[in-house]
Amino acid sequence: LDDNWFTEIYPEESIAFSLRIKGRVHAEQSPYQSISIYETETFGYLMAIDGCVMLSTRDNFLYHEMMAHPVLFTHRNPRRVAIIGGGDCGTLREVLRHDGVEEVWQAEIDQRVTELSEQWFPELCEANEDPRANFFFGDGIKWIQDTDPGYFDVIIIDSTDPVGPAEGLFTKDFYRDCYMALGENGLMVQQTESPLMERPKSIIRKAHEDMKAAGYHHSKTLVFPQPVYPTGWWSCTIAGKVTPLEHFREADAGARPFPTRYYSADVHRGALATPPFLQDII
Ligand code: AG3
Repeated sequence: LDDNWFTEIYPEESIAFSLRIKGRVHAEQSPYQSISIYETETFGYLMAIDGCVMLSTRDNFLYHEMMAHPVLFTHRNPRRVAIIGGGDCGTLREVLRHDGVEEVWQAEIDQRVTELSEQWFPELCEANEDPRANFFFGDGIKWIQDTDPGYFDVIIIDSTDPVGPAEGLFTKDFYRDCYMALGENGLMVQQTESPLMERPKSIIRKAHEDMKAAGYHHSKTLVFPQPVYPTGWWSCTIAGKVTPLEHFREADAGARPFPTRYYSADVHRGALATPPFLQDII
């Protein structure tokens, strides 16, 4: 492939994913990572961090809706929500669609991710002026440790792969810090990579082990398509203190007063079914 293609290579798996591009429209080295924006032929704009695809205009709704709505429709009454990472603001937009949510904090380490998203993915940032939205730019691990105990109802961990800056977000100690920052019915959800790749399999298993060790009684992995990520198939893992994760607010999800393109009560119910190969991993 020549310069007209963006390619992300996953060396451990001998797989590559490519999109034909019109060109690279931006590239910079932030204090934390290298960030590039491409204009693609068929997927709109694409953001890559350290060579890894973060999102595209065309298919980010799959990931962002599944990071926000299942966990928010599982909690009985989510009012205060924290997002760790999530700098592109796509998850934030979905969270703000819930009328009952009174306060959302987004703790992103790299302010440049948010600034570039405002420029190249303005539709994801359309709710950023919402008075309920609050932004903290800095280390999310320290930030959650400094949060008043029991303050949040839901914590969403929307991070990069578990290498470099995000590594500390895939640990028992961090899950425990989140546990302390959550109220008694608190729920946490984390993006947990592809269920099909070899290393992520152990990431998913470890996430369940570490979540249980951190005190959560329930944990559940939901899978969904995400074409621009390695293998095209992705997962999030929800952990709950008391709420059984199978019992979501189905009627509210079915009657949601806002538009979604992937999430529905039926899709939520379907995503709760764990395929046998995934059950074996967990
Ligand atoms: N969230 C997950 C990124 C991981 C993709 N991995 C990869 N391309 N190797 C990104 C942030 C979206 N809000």
